Amino acid sequence: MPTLSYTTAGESHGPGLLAWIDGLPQGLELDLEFIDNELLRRQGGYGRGGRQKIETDRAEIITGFRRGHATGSPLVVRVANKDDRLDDLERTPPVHRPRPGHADLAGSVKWLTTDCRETLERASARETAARVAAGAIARCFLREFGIEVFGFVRGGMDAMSEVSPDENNWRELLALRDASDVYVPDEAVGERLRAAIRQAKVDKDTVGGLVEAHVFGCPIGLGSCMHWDQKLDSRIAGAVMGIQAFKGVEIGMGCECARLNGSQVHDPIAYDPALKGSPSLGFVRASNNAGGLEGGMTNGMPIVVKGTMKPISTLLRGLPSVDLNTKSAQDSQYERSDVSAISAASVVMENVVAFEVATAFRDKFSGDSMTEVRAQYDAFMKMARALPLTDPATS
Ligand code: EPS
Repeated sequence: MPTLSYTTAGESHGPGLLAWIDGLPQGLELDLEFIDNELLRRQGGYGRGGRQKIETDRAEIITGFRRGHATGSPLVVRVANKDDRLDDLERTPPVHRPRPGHADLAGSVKWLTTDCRETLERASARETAARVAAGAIARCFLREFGIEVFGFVRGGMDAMSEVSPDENNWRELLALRDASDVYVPDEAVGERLRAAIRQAKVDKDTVGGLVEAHVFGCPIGLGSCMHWDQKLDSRIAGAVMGIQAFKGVEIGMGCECARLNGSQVHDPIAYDPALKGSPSLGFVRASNNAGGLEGGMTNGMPIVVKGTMKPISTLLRGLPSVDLNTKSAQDSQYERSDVSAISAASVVMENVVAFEVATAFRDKFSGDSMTEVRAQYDAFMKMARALPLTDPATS
């Protein structure tokens, strides 16, 4: 079992969402303003539906927290739903005409019912509020070790930005992202994506897109090459594919490497003594096609993750479907939804990626308290910087 883990509970129109986190070290200070701001960003973005006008998502930590810090016991965080109406059959009626693309059809058959309601309530992307809360808590931990995560929308439809974030420019790009209501750090592309979403709304259609997360400051050696489920890229891929509506995940150059030779793909290694004090220990690369991960382990370069979100499955114009009771051809049922949630998806992805990085960090530096974790981290970095530890001629 990983040293740090979380699970969630809750329905879209129930009383709220919960995230239960195990393995936070005692003494970890939590920045509640930062966590709430991530929840606020998740609610935002051009193209979202009416629900976000109802909700004001806030992280209410109900266990495992005392006087501003984690106590080391299980930490449960709750995000309340104002639109709480699960038992109200008039406002939350049965759904008999499944929406193609959603969990509706598979879930109703799986649970032997012709009402998709209970499936969709749990499958809803509203659950990502709990995952963002958990990820933002994990980021409070990562920040203690200088690890930062930057997520953004690269684009959607035919509007794709060419920005390339690195250690030096990402804070500027973050400011551009925060100035954009589609979370694209590139004004011209953002304008085109907004226009595509606006048009989709007119057409009663929906838009997906491509989101990215970059993680800066990881020490070398998080993750493992020993077992497939300990590889950090494997865990990140699982976490990203677990986000509602995600259909693709790539690390670094990703699928593009199928078209190129090895000499064009692999990132040559160089050494710069001036950077010996940095988390990369001075090992530098002119390119980062590997996306910071080799053999399932961090290599000192930024982790780069790309995720593809399909267009939202609920279309105002409906899609051909079948009534589950009569089996007659009917258009799919409409449930209030978004035209595009790509901006929110970028916030969700950066936070679920952060949680996996924090888990790999805890696997390597596993102390019970922050004091102990910090001591382990410092001791490892000191030894890694001092390599070789023994005389290479005799060892
Ligand atoms: C969402 C809340 C939901 C949807 C959307 C995301 O609220 P409601 O169903 O009450 O409008 O807006 O959910 C989906 C797109 C989905 O697939 O279920 C949220 O808080 O992110």
